[in-house]
Amino acid sequence: MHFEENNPLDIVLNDLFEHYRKNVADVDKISKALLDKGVVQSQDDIVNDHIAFRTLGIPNLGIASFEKIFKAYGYVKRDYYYFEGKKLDAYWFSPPAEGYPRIFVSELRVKELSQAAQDIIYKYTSPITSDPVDDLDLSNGQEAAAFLQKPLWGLPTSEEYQTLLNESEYAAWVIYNRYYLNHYTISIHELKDGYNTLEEFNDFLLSIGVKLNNSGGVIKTSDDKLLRQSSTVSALYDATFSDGKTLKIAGSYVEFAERSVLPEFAHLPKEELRPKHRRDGFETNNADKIFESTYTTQIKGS
Ligand code: OOG
Ligand code: NI
Repeated sequence: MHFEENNPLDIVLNDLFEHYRKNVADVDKISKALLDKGVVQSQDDIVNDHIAFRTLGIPNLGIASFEKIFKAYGYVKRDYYYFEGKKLDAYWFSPPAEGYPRIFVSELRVKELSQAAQDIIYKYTSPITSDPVDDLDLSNGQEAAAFLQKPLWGLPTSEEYQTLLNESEYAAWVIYNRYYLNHYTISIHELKDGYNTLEEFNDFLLSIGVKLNNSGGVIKTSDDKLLRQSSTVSALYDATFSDGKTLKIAGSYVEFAERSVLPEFAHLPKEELRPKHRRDGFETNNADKIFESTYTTQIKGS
């Protein structure tokens, strides 16, 4: 994913991807293997289906704050998703033009956590008394990109992190990782024959030693069968907390999506197929399992 930097959105997306690529070893590992095998001619041939972010559902933060950035760049808010067990709400946003990724943003229903977990979250976030996005000049791509890398709250102690982790893996992830890009997603259906089904692509991933999330099965399939998704499992990273202790914790991962052609466009010849002819949006049951790509159960399990 690389844009020409003709507008602030290009600058923001390039910067997000650069930080993510440097941190998540599987990103370059997969790109390099695709180049070596001649599946793509350059990194730019890899189509990015969507990117995802995680937020805390509290005043001045959460989706209501975060979405202002991408709405300013022409993104449109679309469907709502609810994850009861994980205590999450989410929306997806459609891009301003073909070639830009969709965005999936989720938010923790903080009020549904135990008092102990809420106290930890509020201890770090209560100093935020106004929406930090309101203070940004979003026409300045560098300023918006820097905001997405900037910690909005202090680091917790390792003990507080553990308390959150025991109750909500998502809460622990956000407290430490904040607005870091959670994943980018390779559009599998855009690749050449031999690699453009999720079965074939997952075989390729296994052959290069990439570990996949197997919660609910390695391939997650929507009810209409038209959206199929797989994802890697996050690596563990050394994280130092405010008490000076270091723990190995989850970071970001990579996702793979195969969007099939909608029945009403099934008659179109392959050369005429555009992204708009394929299944759009997301699927609650797929997403519910993909969240677990950063969960201890997936990282420690085999
Ligand atoms: C998002 C998980 C859901 C999808 O494509 O359905 C998702 C996350 O892990 O924050 O990415
Ligand atoms: Ni995703």
